[in-house]
Amino acid sequence: MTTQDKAAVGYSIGIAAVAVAIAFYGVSEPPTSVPTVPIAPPTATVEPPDEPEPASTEPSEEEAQSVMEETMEETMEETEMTEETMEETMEETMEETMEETEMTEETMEETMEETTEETEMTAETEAEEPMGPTTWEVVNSEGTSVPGCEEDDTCFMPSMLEISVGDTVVWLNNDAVPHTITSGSPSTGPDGIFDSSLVMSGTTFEHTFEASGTYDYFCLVHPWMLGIIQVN
Ligand SMILES: [Cu+2]
Repeated sequence: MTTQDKAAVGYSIGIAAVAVAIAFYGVSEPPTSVPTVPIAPPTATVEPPDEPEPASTEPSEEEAQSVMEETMEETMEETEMTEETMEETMEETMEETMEETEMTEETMEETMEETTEETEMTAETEAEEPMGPTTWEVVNSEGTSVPGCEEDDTCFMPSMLEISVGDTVVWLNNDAVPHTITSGSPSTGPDGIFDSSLVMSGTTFEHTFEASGTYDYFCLVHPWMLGIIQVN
């Protein structure tokens, strides 16, 4: 029995092996061509979908990002434009303010200069007054030895002179004949304040006035010759 059983088992195994072999070849042969095709496409179709999906997702993100970036850029540009405009406006305002300030400074400088000039003028004017005693000149006109100069008040030139206390008056005899410079008047006579006595042609007589007042004078030789010194 044991041998038969072994033979049976071996036979059955052989059949099984054949069956398996048949089954294998029978299945493997046809499927080999089928699976090869399907597998490739699926792999190709699966991969593309994977790529497109993320690709489609990524683009959207990229688009969103690009849109964001564009928006940001536009916003930045607008902001920059605004900043530039503000800077320009600020600069223009600053420049205008600076110009106005400069104008004001120039005006102030001009005013200062004018004021300084005026002050200097005033100082000079004031400086002239307190310069101390001044010497004035009065001329005996030619031809005064003959009446006529009294008609237009030209016997002494000038016939009326205003001076300050302490000033000196110098009379120059520019005539051909001697004359006198005598304080007083022809009607009342000499008052004794000053008297030159005869002043020869081409010579002078001077008197310093130490007190204020009105001093009339005349020529003793030619009583029509009149003059006044007003001392302030
Ligand atoms: Cu005279």
